[in-house]
Amino acid sequence: MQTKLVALAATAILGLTAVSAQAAILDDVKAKGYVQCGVTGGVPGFSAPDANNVWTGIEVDFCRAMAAAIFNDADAVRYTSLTSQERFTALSAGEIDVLSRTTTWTMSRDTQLGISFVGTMFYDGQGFMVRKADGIASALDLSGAAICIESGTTTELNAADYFAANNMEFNTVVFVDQDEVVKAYEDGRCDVYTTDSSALAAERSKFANPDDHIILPEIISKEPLGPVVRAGDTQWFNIARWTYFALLEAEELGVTSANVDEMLGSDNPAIKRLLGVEGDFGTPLGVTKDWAYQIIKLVGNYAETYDRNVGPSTPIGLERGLNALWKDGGIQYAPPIR
Ligand SMILES: N[C@@H](CCC(=O)N[C@@H](CS)C(=O)NCC(=O)O)C(=O)O
Repeated sequence: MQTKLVALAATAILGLTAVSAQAAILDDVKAKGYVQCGVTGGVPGFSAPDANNVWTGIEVDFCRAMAAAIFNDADAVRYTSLTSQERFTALSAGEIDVLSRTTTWTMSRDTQLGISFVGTMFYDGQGFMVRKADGIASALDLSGAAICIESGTTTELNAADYFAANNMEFNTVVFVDQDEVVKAYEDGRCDVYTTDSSALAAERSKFANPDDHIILPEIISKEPLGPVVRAGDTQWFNIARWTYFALLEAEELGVTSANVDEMLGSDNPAIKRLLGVEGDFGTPLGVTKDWAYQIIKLVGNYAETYDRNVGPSTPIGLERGLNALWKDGGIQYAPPIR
């Protein structure tokens, strides 16, 4: 009897696992008609609402690109603003379909939280901002300084490692909310603000006097920031991953939102495959043959989203650096579509 019960229980558990592994996020997304995208509370250039509550940013564009691939409509996205601490629970609980929010790909997150990192939309690293007037030139001069940090982040862990490794006194002021972190720094409650260096640049662009603050030269960590999905749904994972690759491949092949229609007539076989003119790579993915055409037409390629959101001509002003394509000296690289 007991063996039978154990067997029944095991079947039930296995059954549940099988069901959850098959739970098709794509079907659910198609049925509701939009992608629920987890974003920040507002980091300019990455994900931030404008005055009309329209979300923009490179992370927002990723969700828009997924919606373009699925619905031929980049606006079929709804946004959930999440703190660092809330983000992974919101994803695993199914409150969002994809997390696209300044999130660093780490091993423990990728293997212990029931979530899967899709790729690296933005290669970043952690930096420190200080007031120019304080005359600090190096992060190695920060022993004992009051450091403002957001909780539930790799930021906290990296800073602790860095201060310990350099025998420096570690003195943090920790907040759950980014606005509180920035306010505390602006109000002079902290001497230092530390986070991903891209976000430092983004936050500085919002300050009344950006030039009163400097970002120190030391970058103390690797912060590969990228979208994340729930683990166990290969189809959804693949749609997210190939959306990212399509953005890169389009840049590599010189296909832009402006020339994509003209490119439909290109003789280049790689462009024909990307745009669904030759072969069908979309249907096996669960979307349509012209999925990448839709992404490029409605959102643009990777360079377009980078340049309009965080590039040198924006207030964030970030050079491509590591985020250039591999052929231009960076490390952004998409496997071939064939
Ligand atoms: N990349 C780090 C830090 C992520 C993070 O939360 N960064 C802050 C820096 S600005 C942020 O995005 N805050 C936005 C918010 O809390 O709304 C991580 O994944 O832990």
